[in-house]
Amino acid sequence: MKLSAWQGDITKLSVDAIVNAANSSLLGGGGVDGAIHRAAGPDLVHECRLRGGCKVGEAKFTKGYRLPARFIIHTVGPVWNGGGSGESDLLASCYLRSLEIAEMNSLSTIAFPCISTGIYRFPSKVAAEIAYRTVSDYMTNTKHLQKVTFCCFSDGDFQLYQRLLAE
Ligand code: AR6
Repeated sequence: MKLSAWQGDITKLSVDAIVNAANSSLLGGGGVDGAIHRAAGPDLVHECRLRGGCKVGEAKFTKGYRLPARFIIHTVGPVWNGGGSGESDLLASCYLRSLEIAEMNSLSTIAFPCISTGIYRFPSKVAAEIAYRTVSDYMTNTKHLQKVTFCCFSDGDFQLYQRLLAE
């Protein structure tokens, strides 16, 4: 399995699935969630409504509709509250549950945004370390996944992931 960092808009990526940093309603919002709903089109919210929401640290699967990606894995990251409320474990769980859904559906390529690091205020460096460690640990378990892309919107995040990938 190959890990890489890419800088830009996740809605442009032609992968089997992109991951959405959603909220527990799954009905859309700002940030990457808003961008994904806009690019996928209005049919997405109809399917999301049928999913009945999603708990923090869990993930749900939908089609990608008008996106170049075939599917969307919606996960709900923790809101950063100082770090003493299980935020790190919940963030790791977002990555793990998303990878498990991808694997269960025999997907080979998936792209993650930097979950929780925008509106939910999770510190970027700690978040990148958790994301990188969880995904690389999962590498030993996977039958189908071949490529995982860390999609970074900011220069700072892109540099963080490049550094982690070069270690
Ligand atoms: N492509 C890739 N990454 C993006 C894009 C994009 N088009 N747009 C923003 N990012 P955020 P959160 C980056 O705030 O912190 C929503 O309202 C952004 O720079 O989207 O998990 C949901 O509905 C940051 O690095 O998600 C929830 O209510 C990362 O995506 C809440 O925000 C995550 O930032 C979730 O907050």
